[in-house]
Amino acid sequence: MTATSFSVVLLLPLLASAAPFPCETLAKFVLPDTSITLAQSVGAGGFTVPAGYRPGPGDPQATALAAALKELPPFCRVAATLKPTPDSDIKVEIWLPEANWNRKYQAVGNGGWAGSISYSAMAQALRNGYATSSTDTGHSTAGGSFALGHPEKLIDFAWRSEHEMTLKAKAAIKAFYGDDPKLSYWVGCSSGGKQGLKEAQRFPDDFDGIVAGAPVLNWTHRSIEAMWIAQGALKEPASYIPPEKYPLIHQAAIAACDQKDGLKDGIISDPERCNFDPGVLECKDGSDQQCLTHPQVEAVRRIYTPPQNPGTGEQLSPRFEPGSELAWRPIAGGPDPFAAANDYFKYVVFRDPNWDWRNFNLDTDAALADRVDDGTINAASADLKRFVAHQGKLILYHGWTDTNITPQATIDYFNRVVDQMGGAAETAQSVRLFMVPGMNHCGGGEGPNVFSMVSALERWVENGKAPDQVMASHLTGGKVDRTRPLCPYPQMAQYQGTGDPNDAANFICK
Ligand SMILES: [Ca+2]
Repeated sequence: MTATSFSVVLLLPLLASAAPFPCETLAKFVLPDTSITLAQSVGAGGFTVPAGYRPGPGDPQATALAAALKELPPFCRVAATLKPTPDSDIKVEIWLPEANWNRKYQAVGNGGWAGSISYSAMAQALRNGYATSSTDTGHSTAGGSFALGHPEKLIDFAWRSEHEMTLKAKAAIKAFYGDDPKLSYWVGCSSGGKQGLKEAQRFPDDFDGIVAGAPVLNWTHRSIEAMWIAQGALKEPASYIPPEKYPLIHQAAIAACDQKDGLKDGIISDPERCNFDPGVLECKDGSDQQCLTHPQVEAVRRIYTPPQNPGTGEQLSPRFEPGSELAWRPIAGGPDPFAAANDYFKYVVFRDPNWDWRNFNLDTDAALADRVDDGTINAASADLKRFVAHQGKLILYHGWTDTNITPQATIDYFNRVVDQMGGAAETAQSVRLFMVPGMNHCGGGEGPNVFSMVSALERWVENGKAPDQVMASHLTGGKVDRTRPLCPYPQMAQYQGTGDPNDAANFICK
């Protein structure tokens, strides 16, 4: 150790406890393509969302949002508008703890088409001592219509706003505390998971650790899947699956596949081994109660079947899994297809607000969509070598009963990463995937779905302790009624044969 580095080490605790620069001085901070619109010290519990604030897709609404924002510690609130191109209008917020900064930066991701600052996720990071930031990704409207006639705004959404936000947040941290963050993390699910992957692929030095949940890493093919389901379940009224029949289908799927994972616990933990055929539910005696008509059976079969190119037989997307039935409303509840996918074809691929999904062609339109995206929104590159060379750690997770993003897509991606990195052992040093049985999109569901991937990532990056398992809980009415370890794929939690199957202690990852 040199004398210089020794003195730096000694200085760090002093700097951490020293009062930062006054927040308001950041208003005069000059950064490229940036207007600072607010730099304001916010006292403990003093933050309220701006008038007219609309939480982003997947963010807590109203009461839950108010609860998430309660009792925040004092912080310096910086708001800025970034204009990396003349058509850009990227709003960002950067929140800097005024005391007890943990010397780390945590950027938080968005859901769906974004269009809103993720205050609730920022609040959680702030409460844990982080300097944090969020962006609206360059537009303030809901859905995908912003992209029409605005190719630069589409790029801002796809990856530029997140990278620009990160650069500016790090600069603001340095200006405020007089020092860089010692570590930087990205934490997101859904679009936020995709944003994290995009950062790892495109800007591998931005973050030391990334949590990417249920990443919509192939927006194009996920949207094709939506058209496949819509054409089979929504185009003809006879094929419509009434949502009140979802529980019937769910119970039949559970009955067929629950035991195949080795434990009858009401959860299909290994859907890859489940080939449930809804034909068993077909009405026999003229009744249409507690059974499915033939067209409904066909529609359900379609949801369980990966779409293929009718000409080449190429699989275009994984399926949604048996066990997910209770969460089918967004994909099969109609009257239109899954909203984010419908907007994608309207505003990005066909650039026609009047485009009608009923005319989607699985052969030619799927190929067109691939050509149009050309890696803009999609974050499907399995080459993470530069991120790994930067000592980055990536935790992926995905719920098996997710009906927004097909779970198998994340497994397929992980397997491609393993191939690129030269094998499972090599990959496990830097990238791990946790499949979550019975969890819906980014949370919820009948399986244990409450866990902290951020804590697992911190232990990995900061203490070198790779996550061999992650503890998960299921709550009913605020009370824990089941715990279970989540395991690094391809391992699964295996019941050891004795003891309470609701207690994680009786499971091992294998
Ligand atoms: Ca089971």
